[in-house]
Amino acid sequence: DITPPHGGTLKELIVSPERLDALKAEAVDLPSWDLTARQVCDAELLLNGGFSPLEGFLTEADYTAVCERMRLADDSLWPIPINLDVTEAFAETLEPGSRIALRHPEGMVLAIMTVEDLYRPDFKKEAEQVYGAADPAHPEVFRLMHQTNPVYVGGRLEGLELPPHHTFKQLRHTPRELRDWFTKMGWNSVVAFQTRNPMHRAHVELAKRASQKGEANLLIHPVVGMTKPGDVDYFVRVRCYQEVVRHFPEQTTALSLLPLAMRMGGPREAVWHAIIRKNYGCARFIVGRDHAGPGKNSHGEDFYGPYEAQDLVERHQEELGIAMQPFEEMVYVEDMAQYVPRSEVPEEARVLNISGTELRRRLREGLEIPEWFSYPEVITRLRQAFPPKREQGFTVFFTGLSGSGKSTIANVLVAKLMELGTRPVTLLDGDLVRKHLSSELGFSKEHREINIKRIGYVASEITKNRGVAICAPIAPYTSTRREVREMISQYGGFVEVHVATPLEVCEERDRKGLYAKARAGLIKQFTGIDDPYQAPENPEVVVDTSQFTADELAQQIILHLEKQGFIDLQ
Ligand code: PPS
Repeated sequence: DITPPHGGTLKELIVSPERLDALKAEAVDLPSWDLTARQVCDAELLLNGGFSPLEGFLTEADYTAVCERMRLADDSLWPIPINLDVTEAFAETLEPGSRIALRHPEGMVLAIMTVEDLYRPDFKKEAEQVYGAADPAHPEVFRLMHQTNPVYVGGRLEGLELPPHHTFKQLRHTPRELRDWFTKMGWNSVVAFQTRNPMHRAHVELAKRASQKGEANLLIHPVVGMTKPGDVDYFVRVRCYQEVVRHFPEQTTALSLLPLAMRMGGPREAVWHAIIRKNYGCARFIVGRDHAGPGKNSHGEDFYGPYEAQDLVERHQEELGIAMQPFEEMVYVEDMAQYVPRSEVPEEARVLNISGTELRRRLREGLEIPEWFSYPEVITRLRQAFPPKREQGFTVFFTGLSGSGKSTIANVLVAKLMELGTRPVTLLDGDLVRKHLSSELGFSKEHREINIKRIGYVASEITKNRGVAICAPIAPYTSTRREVREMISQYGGFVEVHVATPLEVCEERDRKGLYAKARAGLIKQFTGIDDPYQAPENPEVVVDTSQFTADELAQQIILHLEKQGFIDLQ
């Protein structure tokens, strides 16, 4: 028979059709909470039974027990707190017994919650107890400390509908649907493989061996809810999984997507993952090296030992009721032309490996990725998502005083890039932006910041879509420029050009007559006169128009772009 859910019953919280009409009518007048992306993920697994035996967000008694001893108040094993965090203002409208409509960002009510209690968690303590340290280098601890609302609301849910999904519908299943599928296929024993990364040959070998060893069918069960910040996004990953699944025997392998919000909680997370897979009907669960590891802490050390997750699952094996399939790292042995577990590598044999970072580098540089590492179809998918630099978008961000020559150089640069003709180019000149995007803004610090962030946002969209944005505002504040840099560099290149023409030269030129007016007090808050300009600390390029012509300087920037690999002049 299929493995029973954690606690014995699958706690599906969607109400019967008869109750649904009453709840829909009630929801109209209830206080309404808009769920965050993370809360939507948690709500989905609560409603579909993936979090059985939970029937709602944790009350204080359950929360405290989970943090302290990895158990609910009734002693059943549950390692990760599942909370609805709300603002003080919203909490003030509630009391025990209140009912709340929990809304999806698209507007529909997913569930009605009956408030049992409201409490203010100690985030530091939660971080220490659950994740081992209150270190913000841990992504979940960072989230707790900086992005979590101060009040937790505990209470049961009555579900109206599951969150809608618009992508890969054919690969999404509730625990009930997977259980029914396994029954139909006669798959009593299924081993689940958890992943948040694209799968390459090593993962395929590992999963195949694990299923053979356990004499089980295989469920490839990747997380597509929320994973570690910076991970390959799930659209790309799922296209890779679809390619990879063809390399498994069709009779014994299934692929299904799990809408979980991961916490990167290492050992506790491994126990949680096992419970969830049990609820989805699996009998076995693969736990590898550094399962759900968050990377390095702020002292540069690993948060958890490489096999700590396996140890913790092992210790709770009996109670869990899902068998752990421990697995070592698989490595490629060149002389054998095959993957083997690390401990089985013959002495002095040459082992090959490509880390995630190295893979990214090769994609970015357009370098070869060998066949022994991955499948050509997977690499093609990854190359589509991570084009080499010469196909990525980039932003050239000029900053400097009024009249320093930003616009003049920017115009020459635009012309040169247009002549090259490899990408669409957009000029976001200071004056242009103030006319079309920021006409209501003045020159206070606050307004200048808004102005620059708007430019940054537009440039980041252009960069994301593989075009070129040339920006030329004064942008006098270091912190705003840093924000813009962060916004853009996640999508492509960012080249900051400081047009460092000295103030005296700008003032002497005074093309628009603004310096004279500023000196006369007719214009207030004029940059360089009675308003600050914070010079960039580490710009990619520095130019000075009192020494060179705009043509020469634009050419200098072109050469920098070529050196960086963004353009190809050959
Ligand atoms: S900022 O600080 O980045 O938002 O400024 P920006 O959008 O680039 O706008 C600068 C242009 O506005 C004109 N101008 C002023 N500049 C600075 N300070 C004050 N108070 C001011 N008032 C008007 C000026 O022409 C700037 O144009 P450029 O092309 O830089 O000379």
